[in-house]
Amino acid sequence: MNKTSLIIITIALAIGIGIIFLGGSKNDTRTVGSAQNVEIKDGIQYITVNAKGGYSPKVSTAKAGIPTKLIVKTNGTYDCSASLVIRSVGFQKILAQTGEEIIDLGTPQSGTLQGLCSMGMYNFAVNFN
Ligand SMILES: [Cu+2]
Repeated sequence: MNKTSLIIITIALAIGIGIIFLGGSKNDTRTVGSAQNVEIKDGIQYITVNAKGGYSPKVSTAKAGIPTKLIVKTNGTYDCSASLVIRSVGFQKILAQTGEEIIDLGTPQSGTLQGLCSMGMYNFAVNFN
């Protein structure tokens, strides 16, 4: 076994352990409904999604046809949910470990927007109706 593969295995193990720690406890308290994380202010719709050990809420419901911004909040997020990809708007970024990322979604048509971590393990969806 060469040095590179040892390093890769070590990193993979560290990430795995981190996910178990950060992801495990939060799953139970995750909100299923999403009325509280969507608000319209001055004609702009804001959808808030928390990123830490996955995304919550996992499914949000919002209105189509309104200028919309997605706010992704991190708070001591050391797992890969900070590495966010939203393909439909061409967004891909490693977010700050703690902070707020505001992503302009334009004026969404009805349909579903998908967010993913870059490894594809965590996801969330916003249904626009
Ligand atoms: Cu991931």
